[in-house]
Amino acid sequence: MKVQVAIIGAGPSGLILGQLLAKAGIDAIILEAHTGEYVLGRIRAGVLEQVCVDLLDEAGVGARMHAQGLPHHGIELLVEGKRHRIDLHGLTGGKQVMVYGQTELTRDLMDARKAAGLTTVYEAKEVAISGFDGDHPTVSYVKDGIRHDIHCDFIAGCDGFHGVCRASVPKDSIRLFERIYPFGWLGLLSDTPPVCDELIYAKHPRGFALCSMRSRTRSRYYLQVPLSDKVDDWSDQRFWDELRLRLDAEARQSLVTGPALEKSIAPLRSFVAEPMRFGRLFLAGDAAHIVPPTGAKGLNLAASDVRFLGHALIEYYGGSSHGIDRYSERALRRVWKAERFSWWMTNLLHVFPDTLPFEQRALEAELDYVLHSHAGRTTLAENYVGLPFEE
Ligand code: RFL
Ligand code: PHB
Repeated sequence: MKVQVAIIGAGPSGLILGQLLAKAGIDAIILEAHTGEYVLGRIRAGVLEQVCVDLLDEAGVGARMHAQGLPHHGIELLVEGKRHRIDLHGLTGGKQVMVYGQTELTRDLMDARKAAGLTTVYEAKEVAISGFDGDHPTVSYVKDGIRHDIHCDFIAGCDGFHGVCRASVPKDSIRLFERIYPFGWLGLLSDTPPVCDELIYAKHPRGFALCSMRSRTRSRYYLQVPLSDKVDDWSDQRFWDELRLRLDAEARQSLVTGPALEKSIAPLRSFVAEPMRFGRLFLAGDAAHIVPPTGAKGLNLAASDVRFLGHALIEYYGGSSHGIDRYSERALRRVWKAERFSWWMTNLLHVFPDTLPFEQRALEAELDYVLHSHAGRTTLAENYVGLPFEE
């Protein structure tokens, strides 16, 4: 089989790229290791930057998001029992974010792909890539016990942190940067109304907590927990009791609890692989970088990578290789800014087991500055809504 672009992974980055290429008439196939239901069952991101919303419109899949997503103009930081509103809209000249679950976005992309008759091979096993350092890359996979080979012009590695693409690059061609945090986030999804109209990021001596949502009737909450904790250690009741302890009196009062629809623990990590292009292989999204979820940047970065990559490939088939030659540099410039922001938000709002007294006071002063200085709040707001694209 021959296609122009072979995309590995049907997460948000692979699916958005597939949509952008299809709209431009470029022939692409997506290979996904799991079933569509499995991909949809992973509860992950919930906050989209304006540039991500714009990209989904460009890809032609924004209708349901605009109808059902919740535009947010601010977030609340809860520090020492007191709420501080960050007016995202006012501080950024009218920008906002959209609360719309990754699951819904993925479903919209899958539906659009199906409606257009585009090929996604689910449960593609033993995916292997080769020849990307030359002119004739090949992707092979096994489906229902039969091995298939795909000959293509380019491979897009959209296969997440544990994927095969980054792992196929020779060790001496890639540089990895990593920070592992000494805690995780325990997430709980419930069919209960959100505790507040806006997201609450809470710093508390017992650990960080986040009150988020998926809709007006569905909430998503997170608690900072030690890495040694297991989901089974946390009954629903224990989760709600601990969340209450980390909130303010008003939120404690209005919190509506209910049975968990999903509960999981995610470790926190910062990670970047450089470069993001190896000959005819491009990495995009979590395959190339991971951020701790505190800044809500992971999915947004995946979208911004494939915006650069999609436009670059369209340019290539239009006769110019300028975009693909600059892909890695352009993408990494934006990636590192989001990495910095996510690392900074994580340091500012979590309890670290080994913080020295001097660092502790310096962090408290920094948070005080962020909350009470116009410049500090503006910096947070500008990064949270998403930095503009530098072309
Ligand atoms: P994905 O979503 O991991 O998709 C990769 C896909 O590749 C498949 N795959 C393979 N397919 C074929 N062959 C192989 N060998 C393969 N190996 C893997 C996988 O099955 C999978 O379907 O990566 P992608 O597309 O780059 O998207 C990245 C985002 O999913 C991720 O960055 C976000 O979910 C991160 N994230 C958040 N991002 C935000 O922007 N805002 C948020 O509010 C936010 N909250 C979160 C998050 C991630 C979380 N977890 C659990 C990691 C909250 C959490 C709890
Ligand atoms: C979420 O709703 O899952 C969510 C929201 C904001 C974050 C992280 C996760 O910073």
